[in-house]
Amino acid sequence: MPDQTIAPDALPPGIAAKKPTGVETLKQGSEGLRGRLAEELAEGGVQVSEDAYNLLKFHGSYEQFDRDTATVLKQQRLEKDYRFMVRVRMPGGMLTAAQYLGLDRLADTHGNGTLRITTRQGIQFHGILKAALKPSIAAINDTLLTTLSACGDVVRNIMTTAAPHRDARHRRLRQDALMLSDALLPRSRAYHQIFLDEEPVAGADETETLYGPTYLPRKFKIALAIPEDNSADVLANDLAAIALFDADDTLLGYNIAIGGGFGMTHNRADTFPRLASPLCFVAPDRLLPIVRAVVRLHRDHGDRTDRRRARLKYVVADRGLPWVLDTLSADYDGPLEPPRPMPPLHIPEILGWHTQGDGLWWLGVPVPAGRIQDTATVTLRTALRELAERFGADMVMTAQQDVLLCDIRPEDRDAIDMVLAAHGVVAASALSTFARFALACPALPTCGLALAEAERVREPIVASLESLLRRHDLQDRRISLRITGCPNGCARSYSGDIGLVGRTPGHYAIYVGGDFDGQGLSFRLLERVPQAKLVDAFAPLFEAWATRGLPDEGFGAFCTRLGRDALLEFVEGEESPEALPHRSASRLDPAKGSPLETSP
Ligand code: SRM
Ligand code: SF4
Repeated sequence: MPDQTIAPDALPPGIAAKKPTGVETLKQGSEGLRGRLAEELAEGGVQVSEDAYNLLKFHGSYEQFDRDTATVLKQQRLEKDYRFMVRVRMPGGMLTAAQYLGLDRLADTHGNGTLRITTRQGIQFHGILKAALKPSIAAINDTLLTTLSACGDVVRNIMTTAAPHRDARHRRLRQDALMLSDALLPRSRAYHQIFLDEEPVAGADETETLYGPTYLPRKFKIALAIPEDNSADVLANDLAAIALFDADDTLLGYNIAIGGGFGMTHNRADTFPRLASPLCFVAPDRLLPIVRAVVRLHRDHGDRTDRRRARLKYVVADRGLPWVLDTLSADYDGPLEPPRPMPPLHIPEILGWHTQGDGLWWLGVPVPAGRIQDTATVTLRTALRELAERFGADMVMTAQQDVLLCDIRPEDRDAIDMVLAAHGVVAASALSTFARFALACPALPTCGLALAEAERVREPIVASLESLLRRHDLQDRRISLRITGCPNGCARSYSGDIGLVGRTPGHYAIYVGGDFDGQGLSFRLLERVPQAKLVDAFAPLFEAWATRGLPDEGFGAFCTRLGRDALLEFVEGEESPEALPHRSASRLDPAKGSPLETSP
């Protein structure tokens, strides 16, 4: 099938008659994502139109406003403080020291003085004014990085294992992540012309051979991993590729799983988090062809009438895997071999000092909620700048929102530790496992969708739950916490051991039952718990885990084994009435994704 064909049965049965969303019409008429963006950026003012807002995403930026000041400004009849978030696309989270230093400078010249490591190994700037948007994006390109396709209805930043082991396996993953990233970029030159002043070339072929004129119905996410390192949390992606090697480190091929994704809307039962389902095994040279075929499947069958249900996961859930396999077989050029058995996925410890295998070392530095900044007590941003300048340390951003400093000579280790200590940076070894693996999305004040705080309450929530765990000496068991300000799941709140999901200001739904290694989906235990009562909810749960958990049983697995009703028996005795769960809350639904088949 040629790449550009839009299949006539693009919509699942029952919704074929609905109209495509306005974003679809916008994309279609945008002349390759141009619209009036260039004119609007030149016009001055602090805001952009709705059309420009939607097109800007494809170029890596979101218009936001400072939600902290919005109410006061409104009372004073003043305009909101509009700012832009800019996201850097950097496959596998890799940056040279020079690139990092370029981004660090930009945080001061145009940003809010911080760099924010994202859960997809990217870096975001917040607080950019409209007038500074074009120079900021140009400055990022000056470092040979891009923001193109960091957001929007296209394939997003490609993730892979962060650990900079200098062996054949990790080298291959990095190469394939870079190869996919390049191959899946849109062909429109709009970005280069709008932000980098590239002159249009007469007759240039900008045909979107993969995406077509309306691009994808929604974002599309890809991550690569090996079973022994799932730090990229592959099953949360639209497409997961898990590399299988033989004993000699020769790549046998990839197990492909599709249809993962976490966004959901409270009170809309037809939206739900889902783990990717095993699809097939492909030989090494068939990775790009299968990825393209799955992207086309999304392009042609995703629901373009409802953006909340437009992700590939709903195609897979609604139509079922047999239909998916049939449809793909008609498009993909070659046989679809069943997925091969593989060991269970595992998330290793990558913070602290590790040997790379080439005589050099890497140091994983914890970055709370991924926010690289200087505070009154910890000058992490200054420390990282100094390390990049003095030691030329290349960096890798991790899906756990931390940074790895790479290629360190053994003789430099002490000096590096001293720099970090002098800046008050807490070493990974001084943190509990629980604190090391706690994630939080940005939420307030920048995210327009936040219903509650996340990044700004991470520290007190981690401290209070950690002290509960300490009562039972559980703080160093492998247990993960993920906090998000709304149900979209940006910090992957539905696959760790514990998810706290913003419900209303100061209130969180509690999810449990996922697992540390990203192979399980959690279920909602409590619907709306005030932040101050989280401790009351978790105290009996941790006590039950300590006293009734099986040897080496993770907290998520323990919760899944006992089930929601039994867990509620522990909690309810301690609950305040306002924290009582809605009994109708959903359980884990097997239709919503299952872990990959694994062999022991
Ligand atoms: Fe996300 C929307 C931040 C990873 C699911 N996400 C947003 C926006 C852009 C809010 C908006 O649409 O206005 C957030 C910007 C906040 C801010 O102030 O910066 C935002 N998402 C983030 C980041 C920065 C969170 C973080 O703590 O690092 C992550 C950026 C990753 C990157 O570099 O590309 C981020 N977002 C994720 C993930 C995790 C992942 O991909 O591994 C998910 C869950 C997986 C998935 O895609 O389903 C995720 N973000 C969403 C959704 C739900 C989409 C859906 O299918 O319904 C939205 C809402 C939307 O797109 O409409 C969203
Ligand atoms: Fe915003 Fe919600 Fe994503 Fe948090 S989870 S960054 S609140 S969209």
